[in-house]
Amino acid sequence: IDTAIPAKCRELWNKFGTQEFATKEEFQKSFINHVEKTLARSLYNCDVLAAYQATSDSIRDKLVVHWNKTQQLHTAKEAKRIYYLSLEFLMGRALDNALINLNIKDLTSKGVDELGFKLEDIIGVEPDAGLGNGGLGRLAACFVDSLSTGNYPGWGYGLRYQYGIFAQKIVDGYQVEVPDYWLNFSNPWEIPRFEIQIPVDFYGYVSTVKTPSGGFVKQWNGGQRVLAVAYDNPIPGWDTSNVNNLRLWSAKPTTEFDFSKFNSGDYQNSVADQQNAESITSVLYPNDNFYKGKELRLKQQYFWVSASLYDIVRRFIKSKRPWAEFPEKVAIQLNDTHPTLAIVELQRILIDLQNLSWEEAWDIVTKTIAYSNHTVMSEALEKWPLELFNNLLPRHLEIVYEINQRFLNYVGEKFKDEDLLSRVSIIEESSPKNIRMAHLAVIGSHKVNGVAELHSELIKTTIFKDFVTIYGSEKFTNVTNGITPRRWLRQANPKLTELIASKLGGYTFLKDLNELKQLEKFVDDAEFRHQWDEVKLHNKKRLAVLIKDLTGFSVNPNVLFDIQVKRIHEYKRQQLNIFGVIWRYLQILATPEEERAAKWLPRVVIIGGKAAPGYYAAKNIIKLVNSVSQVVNNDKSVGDLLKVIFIPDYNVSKAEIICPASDLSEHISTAGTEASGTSNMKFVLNGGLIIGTVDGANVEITREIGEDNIFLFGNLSEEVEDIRHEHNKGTTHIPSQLELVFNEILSGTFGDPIVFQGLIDNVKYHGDHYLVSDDFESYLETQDLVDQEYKNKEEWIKKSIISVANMGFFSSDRCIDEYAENIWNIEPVTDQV
Ligand code: NBG
Repeated sequence: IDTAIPAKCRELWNKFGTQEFATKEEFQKSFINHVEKTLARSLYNCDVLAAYQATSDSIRDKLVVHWNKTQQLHTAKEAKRIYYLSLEFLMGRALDNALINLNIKDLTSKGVDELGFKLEDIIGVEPDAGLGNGGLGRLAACFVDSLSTGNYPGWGYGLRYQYGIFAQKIVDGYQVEVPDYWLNFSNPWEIPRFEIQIPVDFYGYVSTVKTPSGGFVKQWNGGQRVLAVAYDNPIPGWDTSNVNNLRLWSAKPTTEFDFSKFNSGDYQNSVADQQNAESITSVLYPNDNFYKGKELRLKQQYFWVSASLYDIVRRFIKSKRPWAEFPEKVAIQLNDTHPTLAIVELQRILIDLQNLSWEEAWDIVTKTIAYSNHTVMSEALEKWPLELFNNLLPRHLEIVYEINQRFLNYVGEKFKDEDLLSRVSIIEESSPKNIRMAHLAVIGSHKVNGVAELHSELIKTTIFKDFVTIYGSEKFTNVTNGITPRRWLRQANPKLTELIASKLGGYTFLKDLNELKQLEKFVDDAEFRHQWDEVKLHNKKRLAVLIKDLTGFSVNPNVLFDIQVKRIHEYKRQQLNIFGVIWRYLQILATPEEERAAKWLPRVVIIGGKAAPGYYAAKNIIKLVNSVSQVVNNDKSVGDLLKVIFIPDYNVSKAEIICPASDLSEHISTAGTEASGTSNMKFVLNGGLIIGTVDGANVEITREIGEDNIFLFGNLSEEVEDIRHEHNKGTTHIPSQLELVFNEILSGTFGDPIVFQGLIDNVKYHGDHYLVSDDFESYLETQDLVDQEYKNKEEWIKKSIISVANMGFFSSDRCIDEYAENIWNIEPVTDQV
């Protein structure tokens, strides 16, 4: 259907076409207009929530104008688009980010001030869009920011969960999960597209039907149909009018009539079925780096993939190009294996619905799709039970079988190795049988990338070793992760941004982050170092206020802040951190009181993060941190020498306060387990130093900033396997310091030891999989070194400046350029829009 306005009416349209506000007064006019008309409130009834909504509505209006122009331009240019499929987009708050990217923060601030509000308060009422678990989801959020900023035609596709990642409450030291109904007050940042409703089928059966030309095609007759409704979220870029789209799908019942149920008078069940449809997008699965084979999760995956591909294919069909040109106009990136069904669904669309041959279709699929791997840990790899898959997606299973058959034929002919065949097969011949999604993703993609150099090397020697034999190593590549400097420097740390801008003569470093290099020139300037230190102190005070607010504890902002915030996971080793804290506490107590101040450098140790609701070991780590916190912080004899804080409900907006406030942050995963890490980049970019293992992106951070500016410790990834082997033979050596810590815990100092028995037993008796015992001494020694170096404040500040100066590489703009060039083959569209 042609939805364009007839040519003769367009002049009128253009005459009245939307104007965007440009001045403070125009903003104010728009604000009041929204208060009175959109919100139906008034001068006498406008609280800060209304002010937030009216401000956001006004900014949104502006974004929508740019959004429309951008989309028209990209369509007119027939630009190749990248579609980034991610089940998680951990966006955080939108308002502050939009104000910064549109460069209207000052104008807006003055505007609301005159209307009786503080911009800070307005920004503060926005709930986080917590549609992700951790690094993977936040990476996707940084990527869409960089796509827009780099003027790339790129869309994100995801799900519009009604409940984002749960809010974490701490009750009696334990994590309690509270549902995050974030859409409570409606969401000004989304545009519902009720005109875009895409049918998605599940279940049913497969039949063979004759085509008019006398051939046969397979036809899937779905048993349940739901609708996918599009919600568009405009993504502004920085210093550009390019606004890309993040399209999130929401599930709705169909209005189609189920005659069988109606005829049997089963009205109640017919309504219940309808309600079930909405449950598909109701909740984000709260597991990070952990696979749990729930049918509803597979339903989410197919629902999202199917709606997104329908949309992408429809857009291509409109261009009336031949199918062979599809990969010239479309690139699809799979963020982890979650969207791997896209490979199967695109193949299905092309062979069953568009009647292409298998070979033609498969060529298109593999040229279009690429896959990013984000973990080598086996517990995180998706393997769907074959029966469950068959029941939900019977036609897709047939296609998976055929993909596998053709692949195995090829491998069989080339290598004549039966073991190899069973190792690489998409079907795991276990009982019950499983579908290995990572294998399918590798087979159906033209490129597979890891997310940091070490990780990209590891995938080639571990989980995808056989695929390197089969395809050669050219199929495998690396794109080291990055973070957006707009949110993680400009927005999170306005003071540091200003200081840097004052030295660099402007703000272009926010786009060309390598410009930070010039800061090295100022490292010997004592006045500059002083200013640098003042900024850090300011940010630590800001965090101290938040800590007081959240925990009731007062911390001294003048002492070393040592921070570890991230998901709580055994492989990330918060247990190593807290065992180290207990050791420090015991050592302080063992020092005669009058000698303590001279001997011990005061520290605030801050830990925060959520544990998956069913992950008991992680939850016990949280409990231990809170118990230690209670004991240490209430020990008058220790005072400021040691404070231990657990920050509840760590999320993106808290990270914006936390990351700029570290002197030291901890990235201490067992070597070879953390694919990249991105909070390491956030902390260093904000002038904090790192204590870390030789893991993930820590390796490249070291290379960029220099090994004198980072505190590395622990065993290397190539040693890990042998050490685990020794442990499993029953030889785990517990160093005396750790034994002391365990005994203290078991003595009841931190409450009923039964709660912590498992954490200790894992190390002592269950193979110490994460090498806590092996790395403990080296960790303590390195922490001592940190104390020594922190005493030399001027040297410490120099390290901080040099580190920041060399962080240019870790901009997500650089990642997106690399993906664009090496994987997607797309170009920026730079015309004025
Ligand atoms: C995570 C890794 C992190 C990495 C992010 C983003 C998963 C499966 N992986 O190390 O654990 O930084 O992905 O790449 O969530």
